[in-house]
Amino acid sequence: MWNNQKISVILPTYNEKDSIRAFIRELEQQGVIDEIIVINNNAAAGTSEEVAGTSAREVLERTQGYGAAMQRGFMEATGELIAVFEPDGTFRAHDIFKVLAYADDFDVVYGSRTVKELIWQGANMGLFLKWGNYAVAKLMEFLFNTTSLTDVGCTVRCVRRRALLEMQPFFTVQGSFFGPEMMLISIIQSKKILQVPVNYSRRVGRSSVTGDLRVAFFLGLKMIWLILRYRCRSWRDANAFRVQAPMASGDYD
Ligand SMILES: Nc1nc2c(ncn2[C@@H]2O[C@H](COP(=O)(O)OP(=O)(O)O)[C@@H](O)[C@H]2O)c(=O)[nH]1
Ligand SMILES: [Mg+2]
Repeated sequence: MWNNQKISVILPTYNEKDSIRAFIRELEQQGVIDEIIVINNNAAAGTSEEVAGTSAREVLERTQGYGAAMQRGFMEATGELIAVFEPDGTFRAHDIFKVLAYADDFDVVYGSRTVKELIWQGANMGLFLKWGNYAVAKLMEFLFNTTSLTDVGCTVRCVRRRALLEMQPFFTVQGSFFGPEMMLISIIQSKKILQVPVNYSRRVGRSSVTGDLRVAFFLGLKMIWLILRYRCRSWRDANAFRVQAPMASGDYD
């Protein structure tokens, strides 16, 4: 519990067999998390055995992709505040306090991995990824005239249930760029958002997304395209991302 609010943490997993148990233990030690949900997205053999014996609840999601795993996680989570991490050794569990510290004042608190002092030795955040993420984040910030953004690829975040329920109907991305789609929807819906620096360390095991710079480059281009599309769509139709209020019973007559 945090300020009398139930806290859920979602951990999507695909290729984190060798780090997931240690990360769940790290989360358990923080003493504020009520529910840890592992979304097993056809993960490496042996992952379920690593999760068993921890306090985490494992859910199998067959539809492949980070976005599919996240959307399932959001459906499963029951907390008032729902945080997301990756169990691949890159993030530190105590950073939950960085996002929770702002959770009372903001609808969504996003993490950023581009602050030099928090990029640890061996982290996959060389010049290309750091400045690429920074540049695309600034494009998003500029085009939407929103809060200061310094990273579009960080998956750490904490969202308030009330805000999430309004965003969920508009989630479409099943793959790796679900993260930026969620950022865009929160911005277009004028949610109160903030991005705060988090630690970023060396990954345990092979990354299947930004570990390959060519994949990362094309992902960056897709993100720019997504940002431009969402910008144009929200200019064309101011209500495109608004939840329609249910009709009053009289409207049906
Ligand atoms: N590649 C991949 N990752 C997935 C999938 N489903 C969930 N994920 C999660 O997406 C996150 C990012 O993947 P990762 O390999 O660490 O990429 P990186 O963070 O860019 O190095 C991890 O937490 C994975 O568990 C999937 O179908 N494919
Ligand atoms: Mg990762």
